Amino acid sequence: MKFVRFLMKNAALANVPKHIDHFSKFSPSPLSMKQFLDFGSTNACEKTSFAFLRQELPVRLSNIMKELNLLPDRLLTTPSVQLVQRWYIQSFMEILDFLDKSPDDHSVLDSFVESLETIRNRHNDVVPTMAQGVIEYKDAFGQDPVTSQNIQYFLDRFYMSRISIRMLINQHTLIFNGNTNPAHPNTIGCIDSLCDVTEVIRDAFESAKMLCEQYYLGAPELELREMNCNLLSFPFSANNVRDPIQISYVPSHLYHMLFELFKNAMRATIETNEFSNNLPPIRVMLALGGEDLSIKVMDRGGGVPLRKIETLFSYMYSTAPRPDFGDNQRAPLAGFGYGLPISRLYARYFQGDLQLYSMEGHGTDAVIHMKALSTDSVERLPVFNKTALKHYKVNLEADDWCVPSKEPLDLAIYRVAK
Ligand code: W6P
Repeated sequence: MKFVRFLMKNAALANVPKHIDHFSKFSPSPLSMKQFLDFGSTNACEKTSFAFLRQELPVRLSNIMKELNLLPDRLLTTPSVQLVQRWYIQSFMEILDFLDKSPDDHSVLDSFVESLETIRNRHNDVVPTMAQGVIEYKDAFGQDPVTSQNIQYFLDRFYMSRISIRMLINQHTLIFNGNTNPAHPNTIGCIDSLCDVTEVIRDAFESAKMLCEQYYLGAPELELREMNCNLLSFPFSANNVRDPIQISYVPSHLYHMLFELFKNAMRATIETNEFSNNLPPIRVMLALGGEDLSIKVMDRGGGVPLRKIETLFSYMYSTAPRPDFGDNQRAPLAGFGYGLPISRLYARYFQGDLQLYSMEGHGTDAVIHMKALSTDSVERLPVFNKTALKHYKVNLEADDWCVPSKEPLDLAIYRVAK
């Protein structure tokens, strides 16, 4: 019996490349915030969601599995990346199992929810495991700008794909797992149709502040200003209470981004004002326009030279083996791991962005831009095609910008003979 199962499992595995080829020929279908909300409102239909996901999840998985396969062999064959690849194959096969099942059978729908939960848990540690793969690669082969650029291209797409797949899984499992009392009446799955941005800012600030106080025995204060251009003539409602700035968004994504920015801003503020007895506050400006909602987090933490800004978002340069924090040592507030690049992906996921403007010698402004309208908030998804393929081909041609020479130019060779 064991042997039969072994044979069956290998037969299924042998067919995986064929199925990946098939599903990767489809482009992922980006959903808008409105479509996400519709899946969870009164006309919510578990059958429709099931039928959509059993096609869309294999499409998104196979599109990114194709790219995973194009990584340089020396990275692809590290034990960590191999492990991640096996997780993807396993999950891909588990979803394909539902292709020949009937959406009218309640037990099928229930086991689909269960399978999605299993898959989500299987992939919980993808980010640290891929980071381990990058460390293994760096230890063996060192780091160079070309590899760093290729890893950047791949991981940005890979993690964006992962964010989107987890979003689909979370929405389906939260809406259809049988518990029909969301924490908040405006929440549908993990989306809050009236996400109070100010509230998330204050929450994220308080959490970062607690960590900061534990680590540094002090923390800067928050100074928050808001501007709602949609109410310029009546910025206050009748009872003189400021109208909350609300959009349809995933509060956990926004919290993740702000928490990361606040930790960085606090660390910089404290470390550059170590010997001053009053810390400059972290100022936040929140502005809602007709198209964008933007949040600027300003610190006076001494800034970062322009040359180093890109490395703050680099997977390769920001991957260092996590130091072993002893009993008397605490993990530092910020600076280890993939906090900033992943935060930027969360912002870009719904067509926003996260940018840093720094003035070395003064401080840093970090800006999160989001779409104010739910009709503009559409998933931004990678697609595997010829253009993507080109990025993985080694480019042996010379760069089209000169490499500055370290040696001073010897003008003597140009001197005309007299
Ligand atoms: C810094 C470096 C940084 C990164 C992200 C956000 C704020 C800051 N401040 O000095």
